[in-house]
Amino acid sequence: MARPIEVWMSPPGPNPWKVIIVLEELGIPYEIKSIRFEDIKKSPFIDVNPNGRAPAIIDPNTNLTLWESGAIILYLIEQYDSQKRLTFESLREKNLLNQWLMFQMSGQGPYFGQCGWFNVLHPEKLPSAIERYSNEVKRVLGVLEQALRGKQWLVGDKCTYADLAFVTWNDRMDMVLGVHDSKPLRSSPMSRLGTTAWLAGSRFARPWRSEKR
Ligand SMILES: N[C@@H](CCC(=O)N[C@@H](CS)C(=O)NCC(=O)O)C(=O)O
Repeated sequence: MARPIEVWMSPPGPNPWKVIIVLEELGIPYEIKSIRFEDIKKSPFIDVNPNGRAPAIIDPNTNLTLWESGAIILYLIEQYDSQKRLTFESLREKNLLNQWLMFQMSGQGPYFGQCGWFNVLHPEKLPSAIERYSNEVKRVLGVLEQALRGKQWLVGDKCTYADLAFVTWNDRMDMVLGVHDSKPLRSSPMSRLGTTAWLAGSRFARPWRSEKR
């Protein structure tokens, strides 16, 4: 690897950290281009990602600019995980990994995000919206709980990019649900994915943990 990958991000959000975790775990050099949240829909970031959402990367080694955290993770795995440390080669396992990543991108990320929005950031308290998204968060966690029953990892016998993709949003559960004490949820098997992956990877836990308040 010759040159560090530029990671464009606004530090407080969980999505860019999914990419950082994979970079850290694979030992890929990177450099953070930090954007203030209020500048996220402005140049220069909008010139990198026309959707104005973080993360985006620029890889000078391949001259590729990419946005959407799931697409970035798949790229990093394809291009830099030659030893298959976070992935598998077989048709079955490759597609199961893809399935869980798609579920994270379409199920966990947006629903956890909306739940956090209506619980914490939205200026009005809308009980029906809060109820809908809180229920969705619990339902998504239930799907993970069911999938992890009797096993440690989502696919196969090792921690993969699919497990890692769920970590940062799971770790924000308290904020997302707008509760100060989420101990009952945290100690339930539903948050096991987050905790197990953290335990397995204290290396990549560090940047995310130090950023969080
Ligand atoms: N599907 C996108 C979502 C990215 C996303 O929403 N990022 C947040 C930060 S965690 C953001 O940039 N929000 C800016 C905004 O809401 O305007 C991905 O996974 O990359």
